[in-house]
Amino acid sequence: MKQESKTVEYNLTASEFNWEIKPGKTISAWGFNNQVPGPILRARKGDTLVINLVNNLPEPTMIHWHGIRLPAAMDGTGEVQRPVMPGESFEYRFTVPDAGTFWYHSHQNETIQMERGMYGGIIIEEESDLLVDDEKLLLLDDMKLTGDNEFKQLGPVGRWIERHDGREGSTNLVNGKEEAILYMHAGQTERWRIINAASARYFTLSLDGKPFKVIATDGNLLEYARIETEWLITPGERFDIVAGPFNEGDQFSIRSLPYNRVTMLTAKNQPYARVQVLERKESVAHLPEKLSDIIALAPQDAPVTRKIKLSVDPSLKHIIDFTVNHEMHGMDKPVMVGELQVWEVSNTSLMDHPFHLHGFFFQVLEDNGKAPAYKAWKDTYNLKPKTTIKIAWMPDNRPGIWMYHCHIIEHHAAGMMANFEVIDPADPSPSGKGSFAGCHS
Ligand SMILES: [Cu+2]
Repeated sequence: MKQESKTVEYNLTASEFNWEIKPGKTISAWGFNNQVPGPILRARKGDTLVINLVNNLPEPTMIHWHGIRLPAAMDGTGEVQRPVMPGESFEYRFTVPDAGTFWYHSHQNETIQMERGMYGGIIIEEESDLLVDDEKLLLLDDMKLTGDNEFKQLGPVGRWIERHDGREGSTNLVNGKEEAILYMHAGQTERWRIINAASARYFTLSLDGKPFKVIATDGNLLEYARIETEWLITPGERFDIVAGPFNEGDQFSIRSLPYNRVTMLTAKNQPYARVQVLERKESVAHLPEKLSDIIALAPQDAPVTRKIKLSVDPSLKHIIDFTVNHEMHGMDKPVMVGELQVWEVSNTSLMDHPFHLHGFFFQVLEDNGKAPAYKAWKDTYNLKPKTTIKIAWMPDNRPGIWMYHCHIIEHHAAGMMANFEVIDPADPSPSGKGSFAGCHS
């Protein structure tokens, strides 16, 4: 029986608080509702989410709802809303049209606010033939702390290096906890919704070599599950996997295998959490052979409508600049509602960058001239050095100012981003700054 859509309300209060990441190790975190990560927001496909944000931080903030196809005015960027000042509140209100795994995070002074813990998961559910025995949401992060468990502050050279490499730390967190232990029952199968909330850390998932099934990318089910033993999850990406069944007494790590994204940092094998398998329980899990239908938006040879270059350019002021089409924090050309977009996105630099498009899902038609191995909907996709991808996406009727950027937060802050407008030809009045929607109080 189909359930009626409803309105689901949450209050999120942003503040500074003490957070114990493991016994004896407490940090002064910034986050939502005194927890890292913030509370999981749950709704059903078609529901309206209403989130009342109260800002009790000493500085302005706002929230971006990563992956959700919401109206531009609710996207939580500086182009569509005034930052929520200390002591103010703001109501976000939008319908959630897609089921899947999404997340929310600060989109203001992110190199500080996200690093300190301002993120959380969103689960949108729907009726499905896919049955699992249990579910886990795993938000991955790393923090760079001093021996006194304070967020490490850097001098000018350190800051310059961090702007280049992105900030990586050695305190590895799963759901805000270091050295976490997770439990599941033998014989059972679980859906793990995995979100990489780190500023810059590339996470190559390994369960100590145990195979798992990848079933969803950036919140959208694949057509067919893929059996894997390692899987790269770059900042901003989400992958849902099916884990198990395992044997009673099994113990294994959730770890990240080394990935060289070509920076000054050394790629390492890093444990994040342990899994302990408890006594056997009956399973009701059922994974259909076909999970979804993904209809191709465009053929592989579709003509390119726009070229975008992600570059690291020489700079008099900073030695190097992080740019889009050789511009920092630029404004790209508009797109029209209903006109298929085929974008060629090139990474001309010698390091990796995860490309994120706000508010719309795209399909990768080509990665360095080759069709991808499987069809998928994505909103974040990693570009290795000197590679070019071709993506297709459709601007549906949600006019306003949108954004794309590198999801290494330090590169985004340094300028590797651009805004662009989606224009409704029936109402081509300019939108953007000066026409902020929503209500401050
Ligand atoms: Cu980047």
